[in-house]
Amino acid sequence: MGAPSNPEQAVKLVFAGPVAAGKSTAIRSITDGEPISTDVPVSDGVIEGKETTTVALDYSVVKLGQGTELLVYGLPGQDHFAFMRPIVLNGAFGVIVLLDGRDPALLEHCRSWIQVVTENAPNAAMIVGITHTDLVHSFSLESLREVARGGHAPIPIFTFDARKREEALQVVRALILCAT
Ligand SMILES: Nc1nc2c(ncn2[C@@H]2O[C@H](COP(=O)(O)OP(=O)(O)OP(=O)(O)O)[C@@H](O)[C@H]2O)c(=O)[nH]1
Ligand SMILES: [Mg+2]
Repeated sequence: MGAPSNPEQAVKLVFAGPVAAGKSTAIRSITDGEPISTDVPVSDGVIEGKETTTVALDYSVVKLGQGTELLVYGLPGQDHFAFMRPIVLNGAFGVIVLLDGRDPALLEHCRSWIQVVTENAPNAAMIVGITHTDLVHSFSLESLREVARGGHAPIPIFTFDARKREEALQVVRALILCAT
């Protein structure tokens, strides 16, 4: 990771979504070297199964080839840090709303995060990425599709594993294709 070679031509992408969806993990997967991270240890039991949480943002420069350089940001999922949302989303070219496929509040989170993005980055292309589908027995996209259709242009939905570099890169490429 390093500074962008030409900041004016770099494309700003943001990973948004609730706690533990995999935003920091996805950014780590697509970054050569280490992203800038503001993760801190979580107090025992506060977020089940999770050791760290983002308190400000993740940041990384990712080179996709063919001269495409991405400035990639990750938001904190906790509502406590909601003040970071307009700051980080401002001027975004594209946003990936990440959701955990196991989350009982999946549809609610999908709806509310789409709204956060629409309010703070109205011109950004958006896609929804669903993680953790390896841990659910059956996963239906139907209800999600309805949420991702409601009141705005349809939003593409992908399932992927944020821990896997190639899968995470595919989602980023899909977003760029949607945006161009
Ligand atoms: N089994 C499985 N684990 C996953 C998948 N994607 C991400 N994870 C794990 O889920 C956890 C996600 O943690 P983070 O990346 O810190 O989540 P975050 O969205 O940045 O959360 P906050 O910063 O707290 O908002 C990590 O332990 C990942 O290894 C997946 O598709 N399957
Ligand atoms: Mg994080």
